[in-house]
Amino acid sequence: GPAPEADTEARQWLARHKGEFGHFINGAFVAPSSGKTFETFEPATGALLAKVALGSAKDVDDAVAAARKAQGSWAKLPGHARARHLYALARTIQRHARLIAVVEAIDNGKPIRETRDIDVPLAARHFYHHAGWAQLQETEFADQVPVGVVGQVIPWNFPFLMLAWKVAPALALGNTVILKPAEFTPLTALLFAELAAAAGLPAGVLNVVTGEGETGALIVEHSDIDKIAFTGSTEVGRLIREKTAGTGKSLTLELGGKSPFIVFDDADIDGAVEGVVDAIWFNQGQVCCAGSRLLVQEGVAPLFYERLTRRMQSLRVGHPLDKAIDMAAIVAPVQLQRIESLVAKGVAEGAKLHQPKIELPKGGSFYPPTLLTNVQPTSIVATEEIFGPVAVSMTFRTPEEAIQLANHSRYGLAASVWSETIGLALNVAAKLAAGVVWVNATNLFDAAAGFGGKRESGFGREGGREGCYEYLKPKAWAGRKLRAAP
Ligand code: TXE
Repeated sequence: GPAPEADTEARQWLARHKGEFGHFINGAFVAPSSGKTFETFEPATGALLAKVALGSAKDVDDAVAAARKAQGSWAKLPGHARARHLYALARTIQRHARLIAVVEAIDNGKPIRETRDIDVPLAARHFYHHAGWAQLQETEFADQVPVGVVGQVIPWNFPFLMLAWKVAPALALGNTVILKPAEFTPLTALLFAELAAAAGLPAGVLNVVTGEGETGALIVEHSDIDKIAFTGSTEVGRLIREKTAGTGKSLTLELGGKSPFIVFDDADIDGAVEGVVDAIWFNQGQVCCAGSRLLVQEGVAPLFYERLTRRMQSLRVGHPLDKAIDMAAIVAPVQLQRIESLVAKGVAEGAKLHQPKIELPKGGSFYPPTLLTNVQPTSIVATEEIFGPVAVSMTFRTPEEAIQLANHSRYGLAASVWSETIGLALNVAAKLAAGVVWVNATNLFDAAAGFGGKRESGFGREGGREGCYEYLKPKAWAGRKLRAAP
């Protein structure tokens, strides 16, 4: 079980706030204007973690006003001065890495090993990377100006990492932010806002307004916001695109996926099996680019499924703070029910269910690692994003058939190809409809590489130079008969 002392600092932080959080606006916590709150729970136990402010129109107005007021002077800072702030944010993440990792694990339900080794270090890396772009702004983006005030709405699957992906480039390039974390996981955003202020970030540059979908909609529809950046479901993304269509707002959307994971006969089988573990059981499969459609070439399929089901048997599902486990809790009961109902539909449609005989912890939202084989390409489980630890598998004969199956999707976020014949792997990779393709690898992220999708997975990129352009607007300058200033 979890070491009881492991989360002392996190519990102290919650206690310091008396288990109740306001919004973070203009450099300080403020109570919700309506007095209304919502509750965030610990997915692993169902216990109440904290009460959090429910953002009203007035709260969003206040946050936008603070961001607007701060934006002029923030954008006027020379790039190197903004870079200094981003370096300070990166360092503050590293200094408080353990606290952030624990709060994230208990609020989201994901394993501490993941928050400690992946979410938090990658978030710090994102701030370091974008500090570099801030520093180069005048030379690299001379004909560009900041977009202005940005509304960012993020999901619950990587609450802290998605914050970093959104906040780091926005701030680096002279924008100010109103961030709304997801209602299941508001805590690390509030913690970060507090840490950022303590690290000297000027008031109003980063505002966190908490709430449910309605608060997100208020941000999306606010008339003094210049850009919306959203990561979440395709349904809500579609709604946001409609809502912003008649306005001058810029928009980037990072939405769902149903990414193919293609295993050829000549793949390194053990490597590919570990790849599947990472592709679909990492973060309980609640990953937008999860390799959720497992396509296996017929020749290797029996051996591959045998090794994979054996590997599933050794996965351990447990409490998020237990460092010895591989998988922890699903974010909320409603998501658990969604997974259960989709798997039941898959079985009803004729898929074969493989689940290891392992014991799940009691009391929280847990689901075992799951594999569905004999899946029809047009069935619900093969086309809908399950967003849980469920790999659905089909077999194929030829590379052409693999490409056809892989591209048979309304999504196009990521893809993974496994073959020891590099020519085959690269040829197939080139033909896949996806924003990112991994070869003999999966779920690799780098702050310097633009991440994003095509088709219904959205548009826009996060990370690298491409990601910077999402927070800038070109501006042409021209003049005639210019005289020197007197
Ligand atoms: O997402 P929502 P949900 C997928 C995944 C999952 C499903 C449902 O398949 O099972 O979506 O998850 C805010 N205007 N993904 O319902 O609702 C909301 O408060 C503005 C994939 O939790 O899209 C939260 O902050 N904002 C995905 C954020 O949108 C609104 C990650 C995301 O919540 C809003 C999450 C509105 N009308 C879910 N309604 C990925 N691509 O990684 C809600 N929100």
